[in-house]
Amino acid sequence: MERTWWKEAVVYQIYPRSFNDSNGDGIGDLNGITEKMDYLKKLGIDVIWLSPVYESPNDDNGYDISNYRGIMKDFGTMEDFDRMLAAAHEKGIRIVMDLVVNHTSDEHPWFVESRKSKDNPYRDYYIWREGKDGKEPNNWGSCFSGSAWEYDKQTDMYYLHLFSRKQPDLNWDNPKVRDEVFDMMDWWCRKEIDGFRMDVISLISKVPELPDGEVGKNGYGDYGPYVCNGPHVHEYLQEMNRRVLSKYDLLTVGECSGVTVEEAKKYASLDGKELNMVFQFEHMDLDGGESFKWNERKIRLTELKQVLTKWQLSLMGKAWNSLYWCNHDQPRMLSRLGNDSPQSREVSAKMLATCLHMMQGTPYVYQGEELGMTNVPFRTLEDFRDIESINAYHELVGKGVIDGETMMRYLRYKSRDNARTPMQWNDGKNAGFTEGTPWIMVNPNYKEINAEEELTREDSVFYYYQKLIRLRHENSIIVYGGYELLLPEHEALYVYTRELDGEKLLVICNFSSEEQNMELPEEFAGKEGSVLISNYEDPKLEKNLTLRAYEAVVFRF
Ligand code: TEU
Ligand code: CA
Repeated sequence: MERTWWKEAVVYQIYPRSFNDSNGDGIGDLNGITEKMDYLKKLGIDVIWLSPVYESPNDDNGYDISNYRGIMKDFGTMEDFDRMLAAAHEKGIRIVMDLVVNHTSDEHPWFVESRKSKDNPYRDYYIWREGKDGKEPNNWGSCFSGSAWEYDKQTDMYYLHLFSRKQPDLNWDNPKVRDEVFDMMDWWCRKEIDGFRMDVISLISKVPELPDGEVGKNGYGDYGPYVCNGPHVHEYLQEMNRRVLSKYDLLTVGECSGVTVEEAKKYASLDGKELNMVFQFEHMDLDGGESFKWNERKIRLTELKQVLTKWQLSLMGKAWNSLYWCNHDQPRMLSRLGNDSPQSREVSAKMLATCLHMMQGTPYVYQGEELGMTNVPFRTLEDFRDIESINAYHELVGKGVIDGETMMRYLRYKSRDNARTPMQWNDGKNAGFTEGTPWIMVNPNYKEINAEEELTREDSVFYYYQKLIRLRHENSIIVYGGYELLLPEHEALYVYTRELDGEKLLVICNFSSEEQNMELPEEFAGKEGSVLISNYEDPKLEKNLTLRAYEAVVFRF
């Protein structure tokens, strides 16, 4: 397999609003990121993926863009951006920009024009349809509740918005839209940014008939089958690749909801015609249910192993994986799949990290994950800021699908805001995030969980991540080795091997709080092995292995 820097890199995601506030307005900003560049360098990451920093009315925290070539005032200026980029580059850290081009803000000049009249030159930049018998053109529900269609009086037609009504979908079938997007991307590349994380890029090509979808518990039809991996998506990405991506040395990752391994082999094929890699959602959807993500189900380890193993094996030698437990759209994995109680938090955070970082693919660390940050004890609905959470509460409780108290528990467990509370820098005021009033509450556990404390202590989660990142840089077996799952039926242990040029790693992770026994696999019996990393002090390589609560150990043979 061809060796490239983005296969060997570890990416760190920054959600700028919640990272570090430099001017006391309660909102994280670009200068705040620049201030923390040494911290990131210390962690050892290679790349920063920056969630959107473009001009935006902030209906969806920057994922609704009104100017692709300007910086959001809350975050600073273009000069601040340039300084941050230079500071990163000086330290050998690359910057990957979020690219949100399935939709714009409704305040983007293109949409302002588009809605003016049916013959406006920008009309076909978006997806307009006539109503059907005085109702929406079809039954699709928006990802953020309500219909996916908004009626616009001015021309007596509806526009499509898969997300909020302030996020109208662009019409990628219009070549002018593609020209505009590619020009804009090229403009950022000429500023020497290092790649793109492409927001819901799997949704850009819709089945033209826009047929009704299967109706779910919220009363709306599912658009999934008609927009995920749609008819022209690969064509458009190949065009993007020819016209922009191939001219630069970039990391490209497509956020691909609804992607299957078969589709991923096209998006992220090693032949380099489209993107480097995709974010798949199958492991995140394992605790979904009738009312979508809103429930308290736990992910079953056997199912998790089956899904992740399928991705590891199917893409091997054909396409490239991304690896993630956390991002700004997901609750903290430590509270979801690990154990965030005081006695188990650190050991289980390290176990989860080991399990992910020893796999093949490019790992992503989400801000605070490297500290073992947890879900948040939100008190009432007023504590939430996320449009998805707030709308879902009103829709599901309003329609009587879920009662209010239960929905609050679901929000506490699954809301995206769990990932969006301020980064916990120290045990001072507002966790050191801001001198002012933070835009969203600080997790009260910042007195115990914060960067300053962890940096003083060798056995912290921070230094464990640092070591995992270093090991990946030093051992090509972790990047390029083959993968094999052992004990697929085991309910508590995730065991797999990696192999390259006659060397082998045996990765064992105990996902439970109970001791687990396991016989050393035959092939390793009597062999000389050493410990590459472990979250306990003295793991022993024996014929009969005992794994303590949340123990993770990697043996090298
Ligand atoms: O998320 C897209 C996505 O797939 C959502 O369905 C996601 O799973 C959702 O947040 C469910 O909880 C991207 C961005 O990452 C997200 O922050 C944006 O809100 C969304 O697109 C719209 O731009
Ligand atoms: Ca600020």
